[in-house]
Amino acid sequence: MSRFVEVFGVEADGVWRAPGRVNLIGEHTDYNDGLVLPIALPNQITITASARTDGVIAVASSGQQDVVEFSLDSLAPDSVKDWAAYPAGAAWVLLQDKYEIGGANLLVESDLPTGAGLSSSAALLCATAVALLGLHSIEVDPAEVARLAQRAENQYVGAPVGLMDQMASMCCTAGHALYFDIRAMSTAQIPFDPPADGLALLVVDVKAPHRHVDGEYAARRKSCEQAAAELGVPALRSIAFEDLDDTLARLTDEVTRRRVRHVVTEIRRVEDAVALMHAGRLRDVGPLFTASHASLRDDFEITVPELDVAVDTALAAGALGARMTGGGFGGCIIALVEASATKTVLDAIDKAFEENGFSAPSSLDATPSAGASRIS
Ligand code: GAF
Repeated sequence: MSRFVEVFGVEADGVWRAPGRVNLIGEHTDYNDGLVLPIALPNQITITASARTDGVIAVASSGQQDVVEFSLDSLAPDSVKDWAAYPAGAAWVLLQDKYEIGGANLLVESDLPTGAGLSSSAALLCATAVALLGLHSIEVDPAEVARLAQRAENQYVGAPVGLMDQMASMCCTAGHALYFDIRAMSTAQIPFDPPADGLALLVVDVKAPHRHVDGEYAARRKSCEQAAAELGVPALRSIAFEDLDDTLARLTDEVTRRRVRHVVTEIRRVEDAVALMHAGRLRDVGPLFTASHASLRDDFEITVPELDVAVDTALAAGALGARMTGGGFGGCIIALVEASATKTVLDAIDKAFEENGFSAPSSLDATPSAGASRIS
């Protein structure tokens, strides 16, 4: 008997999936109307689902004992807690926008580590949304599902995240990075195939879990928004790289100056990285990764010792470039390496972590994968 039948006592109507992501470059730029360049991972959230006629959503997860039930007509922000807040938030936002979804049984399964900065929250929201819409044969543009999932995370879960993760989970395609311009709301698929150039993209989970609902992410976002207001622009994206020095001179607070410098230089690094990728010069993207990490460490101040040690060690062991990826305060690093150096770099990070008394890190497969879809 399948796990779904065991839990819910009925056959499933379908199975949907939504992946996690790593961002190649463009960190903390999305809520500044900037540019990002994520890839979707092979790791994903899978939801097996059947429709119900009683207006109740029942969610079970392979990682949890209990089935959580909530009624669609009593959903309100905060009415469902813990991990089930994510499926509840997805249902809530769909109902708010008058999508005619109904009750459902949902079995959530995942091979995406949580708390590793790989956007498991966005993947759960997107997987739930596509499952609930799919159960009722409602077609919605993937970018619109991403916006709905972001609204659910902002307004239902209470995490003030930008739109990168949801767009990555919905709109990435296999073999490509997603170049997403948030101000223009435009996307382009950039071919990304390190093995074809004799390279490898390593993703290393440094096992120092982070949480967006903690105040630090919100504080960074707030200081960017305050800086934009002080400078009289709608968002920091409006500051041209060429005007950076003049702009910084207008700011009185030293910390704010550093936050602004990170955002403006990071947006430029995304443009430079995409230009290099278009020119077939993937190796030259490495130094941009490293510069991004320095900016996140020194100007944005969101790294932790595990991230810095992993990056420094990867570089010392021959990586072409390395940086933290995601929201910061833990999570993962990425490193661009000659394929032949993969083992040397990973072994060096293992050794450095042991010497520093950190938890053992682990590495993931970084094959650029496809965004959310129906599996069966
Ligand atoms: C987290 C957020 F969810 C994203 O919106 C983005 O801001 C990222 O941190 C930093 O680039 O993943």
